Amino acid sequence: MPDWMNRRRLAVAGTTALVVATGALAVNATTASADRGHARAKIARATLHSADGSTVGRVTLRQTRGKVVVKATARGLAPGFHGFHIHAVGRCDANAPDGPFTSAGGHYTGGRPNHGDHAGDLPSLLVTDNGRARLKFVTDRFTLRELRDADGSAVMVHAGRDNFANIPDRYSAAGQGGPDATTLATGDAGARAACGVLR
Ligand SMILES: [Cu+2]
Repeated sequence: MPDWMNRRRLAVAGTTALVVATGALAVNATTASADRGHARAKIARATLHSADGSTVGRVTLRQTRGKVVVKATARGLAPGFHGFHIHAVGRCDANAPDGPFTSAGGHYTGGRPNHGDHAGDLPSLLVTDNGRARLKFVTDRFTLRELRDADGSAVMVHAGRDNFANIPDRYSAAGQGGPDATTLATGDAGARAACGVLR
């Protein structure tokens, strides 16, 4: 074999080895980032801040098969029941023009029109006399993937109680029985006391 042919074969073999090595690195890197992405996909967290900026709680959402397990802890809140929801936008601006945390938009509805049925309606947070709350429950009304839409989502604690639009017909408003439009949108849970962007 002429010398030039040998050199060429070596060069080709060297190139192949380099390609294989680079390929292996690329595969490893892809696997590692996929693992991180997978872990991130299964857990979402929110830190709850009150309008004065202090941290008042934490919420963890863990995706399991067909369900999401939600855990919440809070402190420094007024004792009693508080409306607790996922809101449609992942923005918790305490100085929003329409009032603290109105930047988070309305409830995350998941396409269900009325409060009580909204995908983001959650069991109420019961704050004990020492200002603390702990809550754990399961919901099958959304997936973390759905909450991670283009504008994100936020967890909201309201100042007041949620009536879940459970307004019997005997309570008539403007001659019309049952819940009005505001109740059907909000549950009448009042001002927004604490907010956390889901991450
Ligand atoms: Cu709300």
